[in-house]
Amino acid sequence: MNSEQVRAIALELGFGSVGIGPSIPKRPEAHHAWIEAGCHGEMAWMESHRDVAADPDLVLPGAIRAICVLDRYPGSASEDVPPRFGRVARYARGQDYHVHTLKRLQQFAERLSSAFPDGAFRACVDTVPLLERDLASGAGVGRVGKHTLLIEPKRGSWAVLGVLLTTVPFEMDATLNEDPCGTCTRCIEACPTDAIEPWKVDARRCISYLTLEHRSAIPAGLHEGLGDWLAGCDICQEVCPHNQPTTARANTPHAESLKPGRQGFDLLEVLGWTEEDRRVAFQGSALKRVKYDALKRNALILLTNKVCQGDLEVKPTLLEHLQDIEQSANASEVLRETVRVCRLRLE
Ligand code: B12
Ligand code: SF4
Ligand code: SF4
Repeated sequence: MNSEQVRAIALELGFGSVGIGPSIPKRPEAHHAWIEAGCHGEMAWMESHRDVAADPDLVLPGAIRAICVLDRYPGSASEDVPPRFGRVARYARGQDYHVHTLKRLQQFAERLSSAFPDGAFRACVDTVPLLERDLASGAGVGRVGKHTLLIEPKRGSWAVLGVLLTTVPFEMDATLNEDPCGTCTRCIEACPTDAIEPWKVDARRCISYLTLEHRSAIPAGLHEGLGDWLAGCDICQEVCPHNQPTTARANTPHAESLKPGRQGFDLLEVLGWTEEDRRVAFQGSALKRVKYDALKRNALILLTNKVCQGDLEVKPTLLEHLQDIEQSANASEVLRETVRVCRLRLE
C-alpha cells in the first residue's frame, strides 16, 4: 500500500482532506512560550502534559509520521439571530466530533493495521495534547493563519482536525508556502476581546475559552465582548477572507456528523433550565463540557449585554433572575460574582 492508497481510504471514510507529514511538530517552542506566559488559563492539563506536545513519541513509541485528516462543517460570514438568543459556535452545532471524527479515525487505523501488521497506529482527536494544527500544516493539509486556525486552500478554516500517529514510514506530502495572511489583520481587528496577536491567541481573553473551558467567574472587563456567544465564538473565522463565499466553498462537502442541529438557544429558556434540561439539550454534542453554572453564567452575561444594547423589555425578568440567585442559599461563588458584575452594568 502506498501513500495514494492511504489517502483513498481516508476519503472513502468521509474525511474532507488528508495529508502525511512528520510526527514532530515544527514549532514546539511557540507552544512552550504560550504555556510559560500562562495563556492556557485554567486548562491545567495543557501545562501538565506539555512535554507530549513536543514529543509524540510519548504518545506512540516509535511514531515517525502524522497522518492528518479534517472534517469540514458549514460556515458563513454572517447569520441572522433571533432576539434574546445565545449563539453556539458552528463546530458544535452538529454531533460531538470528539466521538464521531475519532470513531472514523479509529476505523482508518484498523484498515491500515491490517495492511501493516508490524506497524503501530494511534488515533487522536483532541484526546491527546498534540499540536494538531502544527502537524496538519506539516502534512500539507493547510496553512496556519494569524488567528492560529488551520486554513485549507480554497476551502477555508471551517473544519475540525484529527491525527493518526504511526510508526510506518509512509511517503510524506509537500508542505505549503507558510503564510496565508500577508498584510491582512482582519481577525485581529474583529476580535471583540483583543485575544489575537499574530499567530498567538491568549485563551484567557478568547470567548471560546471563557464560555466553554473557564469554570470561574469571567473578568468584568470581558463581559461586554462576549456579545451574543453562549458557547464558543466564530468571529475570527467569519471575517477571514479565506472563508468568504466562493463556488468552491459553496460546493464543499461537509462531514455528515457535523451537519448543524441548533444555531443556539433562547437565553430566558436557558436561565430556567434544570441540570437535567441541560443534560438532555447537550446530549451527543461537544457542548456537554459546558457545566450548568458556567452555562447560566454565560446566559446572565449575554442577557445583560442585550439590556445594555437597548432591549429594556427583558430587564425586569433578568432582574428577577439576578435576585433569585442572590437569595438562594445554594448559589455558587461563580454565579454570585457574575450577578454582582451584571448588577453594576445594569445600574
Ligand atoms: C487549547 C485549544 C483551544 C484554546 C486555545 C486556542 C489556541 N489558539 O491555542 C481555546 C479554548 C481558546 C480554543 C478555541 C478554539 N478552538 Co481549539 N483547540 C485547542 C487544542 C485542544 C490545543 C491547541 C493548542 O495546543 N494551543 C496552544 C498553541 C500554542 O498552539 P497553536 O495555536 O496550535 O500553536 C501553533 C501556531 O500558533 C503555530 N505558530 C506559532 N507561531 C507561528 C508563526 C507562523 C508564521 C506560523 C505559520 C505558525 C506559527 O505554531 C504553534 C505551535 O505549534 C486544539 C486541539 C489540539 N490538540 O491541537 C483545539 C483546536 C485547535 N481548536 C479548534 C477549534 C475548532 C477551536 C475554535 C474555532 C472553537 C470555537 N469556534 O469556539 C476556537 C478558535 C479560537 C482560535 N482563534 O484559536 C480546532 C481547530 C481547527 C482548525 N481549523 O484549525 C482544534 C484543532 C480541535 C480539533 N481537533 O479540530 N481552542
Ligand atoms: S474565537 Fe472569538 S474571541 Fe477567540 S480569538 Fe477568535 S474572535 Fe477572538
Ligand atoms: S483574517 Fe486575515 S490575518 Fe486573520 S487569519 Fe484570515 S487572512 Fe490571516
